[in-house]
Amino acid sequence: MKRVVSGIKPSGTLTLGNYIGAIKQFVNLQSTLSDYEFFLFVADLHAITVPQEAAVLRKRSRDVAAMYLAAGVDPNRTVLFLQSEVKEHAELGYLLQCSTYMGELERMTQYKDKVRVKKETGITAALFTYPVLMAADIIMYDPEFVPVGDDQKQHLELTRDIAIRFNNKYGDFFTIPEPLIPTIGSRIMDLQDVSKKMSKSDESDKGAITLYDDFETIHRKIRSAVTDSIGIMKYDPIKQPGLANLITIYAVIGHMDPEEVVTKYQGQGYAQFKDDLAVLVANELGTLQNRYHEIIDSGTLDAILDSGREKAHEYAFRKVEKCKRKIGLGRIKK
Ligand code: ATP
Ligand code: LTN
Repeated sequence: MKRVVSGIKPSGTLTLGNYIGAIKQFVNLQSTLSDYEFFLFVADLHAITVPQEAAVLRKRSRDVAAMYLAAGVDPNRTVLFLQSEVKEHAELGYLLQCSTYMGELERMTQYKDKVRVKKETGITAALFTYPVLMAADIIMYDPEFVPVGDDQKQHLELTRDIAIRFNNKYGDFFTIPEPLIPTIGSRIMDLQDVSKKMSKSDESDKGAITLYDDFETIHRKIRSAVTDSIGIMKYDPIKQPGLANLITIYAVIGHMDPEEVVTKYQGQGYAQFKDDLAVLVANELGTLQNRYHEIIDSGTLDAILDSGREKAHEYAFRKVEKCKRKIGLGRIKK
C-alpha cells in the first residue's frame, strides 16, 4: 500500500498559513489519492524544542487534532495520532542521528533563523537535531508523499539524504519520500511584514489570521494588511507582494486562479477587494470553527486518537525492530 505522511507542531495557535499550506492540501489529497493510506500526527515532540507550558501544550495538541478533523480529515482513511504516544519516533530519531552529520544540520535555514531570534533564551540541543526527528517521523512509515508548505522543503531534502545514506549502507530499507508543495499558497506571508511567513509562534498576532478568529478580527486584520501605493489590481509578488499575498489567499479559498481574482476586481481600489476577502475567509473559517466545537466537545476525539496510536504503533514497532537488526543492535539469534 502506498502512503502519505504529514504533521504539524502544536507550537502556537494554528494560522491561515497552516490551513492553506498544509491542512487543506492534506484533505484534498485524501479525496484524490483513493488507493493511498494516510498517516497524520500532532508533532508534540517537536513543540518542546522551545519552552512550553505543560497544560497549554496538552490543550494545543488536542486542538490541532480537532482542527484536522474539522477541516475534513477522515478517521476512516487517515491514521491520526499524537507523535509522543508512539515512542518509536524518538527511538528511530536517535538511530538516524547516527547517520546524520553536524554539517548537514548546521546548514538548516530554519535552525539558523531560530537561533538568531532565540539567542537570549538559550538554544536546546533538540532544536538542532529536530530535522532528524522529522526524518524519522516520515521514513518510519515509508511514504511516497509528504504534503508540506514551502518552508519544509529543505528538511525534506535532508530526510531524503538520510534515507538514501542508510539504504546505501545497510541495503534497501526506507522508501525515499517526495515532498508535495502546493503550487499556490505554499508560503502565505505575514499581513504586516510581507518579508516573513505567517507564523503561529509569532508574539504579535496582527499579521497572522488564526483559525479561531471571528469576522470582526479577520476584517480588521485584512483591512490593515500592508499593500502598496500603486493602487492597481495586479498579481505581482515582486513589486506588490502584500497584494499578491492577499490575492493568493482569495484564490485558494475561492477556488480560483490568481489571475481570475485580478480580473474580477480590475479597475477597483483595494478596499472592496479586502472587504470581500474578509467575508470569504470568515465564511470558510466559520464553518471550520463550528465543526471544531462539535468535535472538541465530543467523546469521539479520544477514541480516534486511541485507534490512531494503536495503528501507528503497529507499523512503527515493526519498522524500528527491523531497523535495529540491520544496524547490528540486539542479540545474536540462535
Ligand atoms: P512555527 O512558526 O512554530 O515554526 P509554523 O506556523 O511554521 O510553526 P509548522 O508546524 O512549522 O507551523 O508547520 C505546519 C505546516 O504548515 C508545515 O507543512 C508548514 O510548511 C505549513 N506552513 C506553516 N506556515 C505556513 C505559511 N505561512 N504558508 C504556507 N504553509 C505554511
Ligand atoms: N517540522 C515540521 C512539522 C513536522 C512534519 C513532520 C511535517 C514534524 N514532523 C513530518 C511533515 C512530516 C514543521 O515544523 N512544520
